[in-house]
Amino acid sequence: MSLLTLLFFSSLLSLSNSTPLKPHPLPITPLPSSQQLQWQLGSMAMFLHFGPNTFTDSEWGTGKADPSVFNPAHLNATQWVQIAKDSGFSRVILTAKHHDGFCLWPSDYTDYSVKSSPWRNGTGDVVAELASAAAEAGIGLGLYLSPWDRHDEAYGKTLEYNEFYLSQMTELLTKYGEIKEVWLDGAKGEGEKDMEYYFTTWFSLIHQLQPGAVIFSDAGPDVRWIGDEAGVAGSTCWSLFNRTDAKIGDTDPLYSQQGDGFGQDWVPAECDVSIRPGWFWHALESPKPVAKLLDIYYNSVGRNCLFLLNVPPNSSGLISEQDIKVLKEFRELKNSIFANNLARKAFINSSSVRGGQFGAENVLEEGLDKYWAPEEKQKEWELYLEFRDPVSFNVLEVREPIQMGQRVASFHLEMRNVKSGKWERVVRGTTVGFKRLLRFPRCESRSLKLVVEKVRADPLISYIGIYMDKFSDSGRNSSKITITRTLQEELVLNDS
Ligand code: FUL
Repeated sequence: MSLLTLLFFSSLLSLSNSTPLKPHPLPITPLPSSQQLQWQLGSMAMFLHFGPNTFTDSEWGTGKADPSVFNPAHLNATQWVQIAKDSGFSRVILTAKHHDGFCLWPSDYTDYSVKSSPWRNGTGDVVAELASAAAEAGIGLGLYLSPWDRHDEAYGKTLEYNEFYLSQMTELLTKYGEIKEVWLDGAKGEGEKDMEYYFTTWFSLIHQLQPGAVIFSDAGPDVRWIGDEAGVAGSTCWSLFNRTDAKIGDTDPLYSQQGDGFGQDWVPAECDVSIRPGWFWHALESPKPVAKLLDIYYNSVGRNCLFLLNVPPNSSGLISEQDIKVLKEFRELKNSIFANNLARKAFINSSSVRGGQFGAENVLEEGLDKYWAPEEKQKEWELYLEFRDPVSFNVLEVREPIQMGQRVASFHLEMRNVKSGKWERVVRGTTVGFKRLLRFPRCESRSLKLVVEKVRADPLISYIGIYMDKFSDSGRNSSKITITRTLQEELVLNDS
């Protein structure tokens, strides 16, 4: 028998001998769509508020500003995209039209646009320049098309305005390549003309024209507003939600912030906040300090949401140096905390395992497809981490494989006291979802235990991280005590 034939028969033999894998547990609905999964994996997006307001020092333009004010001498969308990419943002979202009605692309349905401005002698197209820079850099593009339009005369006439709005939407979704997100703002000024937006039609058309896009609004359908403009999610934050319980333009902030553990729809939340006090650039405003951005990261990405940070280009058409500096510090700070997962040094075990490929060691591998699954019908679900030497830490990260549904309703971390040998509770949290980060005062131990308390279905855990965040360290020897109010509140909440 030749060597080749021998190899062939032995591989057949090993195939027939291998034990079939234990199947995955049943996912628990509602489940994310592939677009929602991709959106969530992106973690952070950069918002770009830009338009006549940038030049007139306003936030809500009246719609009467002369198009001649729009003249950014050095506009460079490649700079915007490069900064977004270098700072770890997965997509950029531009205000193609804000409430003032001015279009950053040469729309065929109005003259109130870049084509009536002196910029590039009226031949420019900001959306096109951004689309090509984003495609070149390989990051996603999202567009904001404000429903509230303070310029166009059709506003207030329901049929006429819906036709106008959808024609503009069609331009944006057919001329600029792949669009990853359509951002529908719910704002409308007091005493504005009353009219109806045909949301159902809008959503259908958007999905038809850009099947890969998620639609953001106060109530989804794909991504919901978090309910505040501070970038802070509820310390309980479900991706589960009832779309019918939320009304665009009139939401209950608590429902938006927390989601709904009994919700029938998968509508995860996006936390929008500006790096500066305003959404648009103003010469006299400065960016938030890096400590604030880190807090927002913990309270958005660390609470199962996407962090949408607005970094407004200035009147020369560039992102300001001050903002670039803070973004660089933010990236370095995040890396310094999260690049070193101390859990990787631990020996991992669990209270039970569903079967071969679902072992506890999976929680040290990035990616959703490998996870720890306990044996069915258990009353206790625990993961154990044993270290050779004691470790100091003040951050816990837990992730669920959300393609299988969101399951964990509450959990806590315990550690064995180095001196007394007794188990002590470190921190308690409610929901997990895609990613949960909890900060607490610095601890030291050799043995840790993650205890899942309440679930919607057998818990599945895809990742565990244990970190030392020196920047937020409240330990005795630290000079930088930056435990913030939100964190204090969380600690109180978790203790109760
Ligand atoms: C709000 C708008 O009114 C602001 O101008 C900004 O665009 C923000 C993101 O949404 O509702």
